[in-house]
Amino acid sequence: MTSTAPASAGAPATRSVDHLVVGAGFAGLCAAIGLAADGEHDVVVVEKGSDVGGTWRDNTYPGAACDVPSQLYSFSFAPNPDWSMSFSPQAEIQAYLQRVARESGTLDRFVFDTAVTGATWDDAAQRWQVSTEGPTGPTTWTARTLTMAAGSLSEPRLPDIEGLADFEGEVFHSARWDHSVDLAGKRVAVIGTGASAIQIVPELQQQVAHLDLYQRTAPYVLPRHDRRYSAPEKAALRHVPGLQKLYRHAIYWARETYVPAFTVDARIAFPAKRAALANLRDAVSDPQLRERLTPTFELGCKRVLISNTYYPAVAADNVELVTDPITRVSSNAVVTADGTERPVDVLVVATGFTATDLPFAHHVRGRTGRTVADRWAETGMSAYKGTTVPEFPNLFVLVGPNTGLGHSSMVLMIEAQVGYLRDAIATMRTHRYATVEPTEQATAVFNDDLQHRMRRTVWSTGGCASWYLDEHGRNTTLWPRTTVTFRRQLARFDVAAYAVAAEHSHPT
Ligand code: N01
Repeated sequence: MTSTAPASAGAPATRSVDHLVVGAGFAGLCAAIGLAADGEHDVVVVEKGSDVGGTWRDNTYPGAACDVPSQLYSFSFAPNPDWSMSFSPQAEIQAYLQRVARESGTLDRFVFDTAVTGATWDDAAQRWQVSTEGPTGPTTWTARTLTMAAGSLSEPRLPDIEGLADFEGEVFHSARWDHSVDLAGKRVAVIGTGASAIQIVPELQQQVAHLDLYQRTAPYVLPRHDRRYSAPEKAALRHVPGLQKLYRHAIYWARETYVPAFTVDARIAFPAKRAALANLRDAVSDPQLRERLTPTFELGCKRVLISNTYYPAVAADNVELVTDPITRVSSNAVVTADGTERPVDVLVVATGFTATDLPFAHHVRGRTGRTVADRWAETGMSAYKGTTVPEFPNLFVLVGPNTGLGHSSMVLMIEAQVGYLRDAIATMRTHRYATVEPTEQATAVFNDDLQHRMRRTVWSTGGCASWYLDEHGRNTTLWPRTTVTFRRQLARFDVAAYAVAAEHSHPT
């Protein structure tokens, strides 16, 4: 049971729990609800922000919306017949997560405004010692299991551009939007043309005096088949038994059967490529602009984007597409390789996240005294089934290495991982294991197979650089197979792949 000791003067408070979860986005919330359903009541979720929601709490930029259909981008155990659109806007997803948290009855387990500053495995005690900093000061938590649900696209990656720190106008990252800045009538620059930027640009184009869009690589953009659900449709989804499930399954299977196949066969991707190029041709009449917006790599190599408004916005009179590389930022302008200085009032950096260098890895220290980052510097970012890591007993990583998707909903992967976590904890209870740790051999076999498959995919062969790849060109972020396979592989906690130890004994 949770036990708490107050801080003596200057010392951190101490608290003991069975299960500590870090992060209150889709993954942390799913873990809290799942563990509660299993009767694991001694669970605490620490969250550095002030609310649930994770990425959907943080990404409030204009136009923020999901590019996965609403019916699939929701928990299987909490369907929502009230989505307003076939692709949900950010605010609706955030409200959905708040509602699910409230209705699940788990909110009292969440400790907000509390950041993890370090976590160390105490081998003698067979517990994690986790330090946090929160509103009441520092706390040291002792926990049997530690679940990192801190997200892989949560830490903004700022571009390494000379002079950026000395820019005297407003500058902010897409995931840290500064809503106090009035953009109306301003000269604004957006750096980047990924999934975030293509949602931001059409919104800004309508507000600002002038927009410079700095594109390093042109993405593929497919039409966004979005629409508002009518009242009768919503009523049917709510009242007709099984209809919402059927609808979700139809969306799921359409993606599951087509998209994974095209990552290994360009012929299967061809119709999508043709549709993306037709989308560009229909929206942009200027052949020179069109040429600069035409991707030079295979479709799927980077995330395929969807938008009906991006190309028309780029073609608008108040937008300039800049493809000359940025060389530096001065106090009031962006300077490109041809020497042009484009003055700017507000600079938006939509340059993505540190997906191949997960922040938590630097402060979680395991059985051997190394951090997860130390290990990954040697092995590359990798885990057993994307979830557990040798040297780190009783550590579970949600949305860990190679669990990202290019084709379907991350919620499916999260639910599979949480199912695995729950089964691991149930197995530990049943067999009185104090610790479970994946073996080096099982982890190596799993990752060798995964990387072997990866070599055939468009992410490796498609002729692009992307956030999927680490500095050695290894894809350490995406899952190369179907979600059916992932779910099947994680359906049971496969204890044979683990060294286990009873209370106060050594692993075998
Ligand atoms: O980031 P990105 P994002 N100078 O890394 C450019 C998810 N997401 O925030 O392509 C100039 O994709 C970089 O150029 P290049 C989704 O998984 C989901 O847009 O590397 N440019 C690129 O254009 C997505 O994939 C939703 O040549 C620089 C851009 O910045 C992921 O988040 C919505 C640069 C970065 O693109 C990340 O998307 C939004 C530099 N120094 C995001 N450095 C949904 O709808 C980088 N760039 C669910």
